[in-house]
Parts: sequence; structure tokens; C-alpha cells
Amino acid sequence: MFVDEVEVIFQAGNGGDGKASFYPGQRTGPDGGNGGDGGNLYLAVSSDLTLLNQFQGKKLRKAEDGRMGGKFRKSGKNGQDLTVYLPLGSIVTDLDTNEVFELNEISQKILICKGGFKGRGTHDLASPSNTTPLKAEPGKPGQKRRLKIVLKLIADYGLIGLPNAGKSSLLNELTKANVKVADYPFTTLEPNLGAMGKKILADIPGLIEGASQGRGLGIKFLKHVEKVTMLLHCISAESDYLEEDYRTVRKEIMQFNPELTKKPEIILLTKSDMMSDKDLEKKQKILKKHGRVYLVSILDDRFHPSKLPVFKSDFNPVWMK
Ligand SMILES: Nc1nc2c(ncn2[C@@H]2O[C@H](COP(=O)(O)OP(=O)(O)OP(=O)(O)O)[C@@H](O)[C@H]2O)c(=O)[nH]1
Ligand SMILES: [Mg+2]
Repeated sequence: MFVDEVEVIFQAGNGGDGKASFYPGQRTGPDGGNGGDGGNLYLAVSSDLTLLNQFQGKKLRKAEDGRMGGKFRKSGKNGQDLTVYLPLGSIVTDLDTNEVFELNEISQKILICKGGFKGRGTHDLASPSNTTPLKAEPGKPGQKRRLKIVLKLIADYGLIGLPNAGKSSLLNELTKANVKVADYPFTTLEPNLGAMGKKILADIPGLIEGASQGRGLGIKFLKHVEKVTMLLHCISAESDYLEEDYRTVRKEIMQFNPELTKKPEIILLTKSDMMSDKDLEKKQKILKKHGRVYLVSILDDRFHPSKLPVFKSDFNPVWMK
């Protein structure tokens, strides 16, 4: 099960209590050591999109508490910090304050819960006006937050299309992703990401008619298309119903969120190796009225997807619609 929304409780470590004690024997005076500070809880970012699965059945994450101070002015150990990795594209909302943290970059690290301060022991608490304090300070509680985490996939390019159109094959060919490819619909059950240099390419499970109403797998993932900069609409050259294939997917996107149809889109006529040049020309013509159409194939070098102008830095999508 691919989890893309969870509610969790994150908690920093509590500060350790100070120690109330006095030197034994002839030496007098307070010797109680300070407690240790509670560990901080940090959020960090990973490209592993399945990371929200870690919260299934385990909603609490807590950094270590600081230890209590000891006799002979011995300080308690600080609690260890805890870093929780969340998928790139996570939007974290504090359910009590409505504060929002967006995790948009791999290098991000956010202090989300601050560890509690240590309590002072009787040694540090002693002062000229109170030379023998009887009580030590308790540690302060660590910050605790109730958080909602929603994953919105962030990518520069989103591969969309009917099931079996060859989307995952393109992802594998263009990036180091190694996702499952097979000759049947709905091979891909969860979105996958791959990196092409600094650009991120997303492979989204196939969309079918009714996806926006919940048919197939589509609806759960259509929201991920919302963060994509450009749509790469894959249509198999094998199909005899290119126009219908195109419209089916566009209609679902439109019904889900009309804003999505305003995104720049190019059409990729996939598996172009399976057709004669003459047929390819005809097929390309049919789709031309909807935008730029490119022939692609992972088997025919002439049409290798890495040659697509869209991946060149000077590519300008303005002409598109
Ligand atoms: N001949 C040929 N076959 C291809 C090409 N690209 C993909 N295929 C085949 O088409 C089938 C479907 O490919 P996938 O990449 O799994 O398609 P998909 O769009 O990700 O499918 P879903 O995940 O089910 O939506 C597989 O059998 C691939 O080997 C291509 O360029 N040429
Ligand atoms: Mg696939």
C-alpha cells in the first residue's frame, strides 16, 4: 500500500532533571549535577517516495530524553537527536498552529521539535543567598507536535497516459530508476521518480476512463500531477484509436482539476519502432492538432527518448498552446 497522507506525533526529548544531593561526609555543600538536554527532532528529505509507509501502525516518533544529573556534580548525558526522513514533496502541517513546512529540496533539514532544556542540579543552583538548595530543577519537556504529512510528488516532468503505454520503460531508459515493466496494464501501482541530472521525472500509474471518479488506480495519483511542471503524454503507436486515447486521458485530468490542462504538454508516440515510417507519419499527423508530437522508442536509436528536445536546456515550451 502506498501511503501519501498520514497524521503523526513528533516529540523532542525531555530535558533531564537536575540532581538534588550533597557531598557526603565532611565535605559539605550541594553536589547535584545538571541533567542533560533533550534531543532535537529534525526532518530531512529523501527521494524515496514510499517513506510515509514507515508510519503505518507507528505514529509516534520521539528523540531521546536527557539523563538525570548525578552526585559529585556529574552531568546527565544529552539525549540523542533524531532525524526522520520524509519523501521529497511532503507538506507538513502542524495541526494545532497551522504552521506549514514544505519539503521541496533534498538538502533540506528542519528542526521541527526542539529538545527540552536540562534542569539544573543543586550545585549549580547554589548561590550566596541560597547556599544549600534542597531541591533541584526538573528538566523541561521537549516540544511535541501533532502533524499531518501529505505527499505531493514534485517533478519537472510527469509521464502520463493509458496503462501499458510505455511510461515506466521511458523512466527506466532516461534515469537510473529500475522499475517494473510488463506487457499488461497496471504494472505500475505507485508513482516512481527518477533523476536526469537535476531534473526529476515522475512515472504515474496508468489513467483510464473514470479515473477522476475513482476507477482504476488513477485518482489517488492524479493529485501528484499537480506539482509537475510539464506533462509528457505517452500514447502507444500500436493503438488504432490515437485520438480516443488522447482524449480519455485529457478528460480525466480536466475532470480532476481543470488547472492541470493548462500545464505545458508534449505528446510522445511511444513504441515507434513497431510501425513503418509511413504509418508513423500518419499517426503523428492525427495527434498534431493537440500539440507537438514526438516519436519515441526505447528500441530504435533514431527515436531514443534522450534525444527529445524537451530535455535540452534551451527548450522553450511557450509555443505549445
Ligand atoms: N517495442 C517496444 N515496446 C515497448 C517500448 N516501450 C515499452 N514497451 C513495452 O510495452 C509494455 C508496457 O511497458 P510499460 O513501460 O510497463 O508501460 P506503462 O505505461 O508503464 O504501463 P502501466 O504501468 O501498466 O501503466 C512492456 O511490455 C514494454 O516492454 C518501445 O519503445 N518499443
Ligand atoms: Mg508503468
